[in-house]
Amino acid sequence: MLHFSRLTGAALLAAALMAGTASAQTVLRSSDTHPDGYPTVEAVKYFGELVKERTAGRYAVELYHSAQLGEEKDTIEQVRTGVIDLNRISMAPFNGLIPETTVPSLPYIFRSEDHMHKVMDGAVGDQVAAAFEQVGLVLLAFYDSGARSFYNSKKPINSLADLAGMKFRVIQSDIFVDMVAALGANATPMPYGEVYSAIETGVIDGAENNFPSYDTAKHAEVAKFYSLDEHTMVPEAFVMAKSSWDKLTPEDQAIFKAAAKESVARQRELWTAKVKESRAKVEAAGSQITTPDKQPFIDAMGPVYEKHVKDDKLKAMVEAIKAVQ
Ligand code: GTR
Repeated sequence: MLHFSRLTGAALLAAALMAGTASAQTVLRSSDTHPDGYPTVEAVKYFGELVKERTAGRYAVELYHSAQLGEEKDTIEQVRTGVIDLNRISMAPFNGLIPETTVPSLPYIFRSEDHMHKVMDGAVGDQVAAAFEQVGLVLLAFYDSGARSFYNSKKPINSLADLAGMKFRVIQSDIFVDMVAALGANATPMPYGEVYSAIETGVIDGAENNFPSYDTAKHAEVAKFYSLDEHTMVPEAFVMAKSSWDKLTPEDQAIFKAAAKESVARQRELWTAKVKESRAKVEAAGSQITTPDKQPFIDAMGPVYEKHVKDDKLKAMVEAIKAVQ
């Protein structure tokens, strides 16, 4: 008995392992800014279940939703340095780091959701995915984020002229700042978690996002006027730290890739349902939706393309996207 009590926990575990009665599990931490139940959160959970099942429990995913690990920009650093293993994050905050991510983030680059899917599932998507390696990340999946539109606390936006001089929070990307300027309004980049109170206190007039974010972040409570101008369709990125990825055997890497691919189909289904649900919910709660003519918005984007699509590589990507039918 005396001898047994001297064994440390680690020694007990080692003994159990040798006896084959327990197996070690690597727990991978994953971040998401959205609350539990959001389509991206549920898709990563699904990915985790598949990985756990297919590795016989050697790997598990622990999901930290609701920005528990920090705002998106901070979590980029955490996953690049391997402090966290996984991260689900919009592609836009990567724009300053990975030039290839700027192209799918450009305003009105996609003609429709279907066009966006074809592009991200095809050669351009592969090119963007490969570029993540430059910054120590492995792109596991692109998820849907629908279209982003402006909303505000002041007035309905029926035309481009109505945006003049208004102040909007944007995601932390220069493309977004320049896009808002090209539309005649003012942009303030700030973390997602600060938007609600910034609108409530009048620091900004509004922000821009898809229906599920507008709804679940409760921005609809403080900004009732939503205008369906659908200026961007930035895909979401689900990434893994290269340092964590390199620890996997090639067989496990294949399991992770396949699970990520399957989670995309799941996320797209959940996404379509959530857009409908959120739109109905905010409308029932009094949000007023207007549909301005998009053409003047599209026509105003020239300077954004001129500034952000400079080199031949990015120009070729834009052309390749346009050519996808
Ligand atoms: C959402 C996106 C989040 C976050 C947020 C934002 O649509 O899913 O990852 O980027 O927008 O505006 O900060």
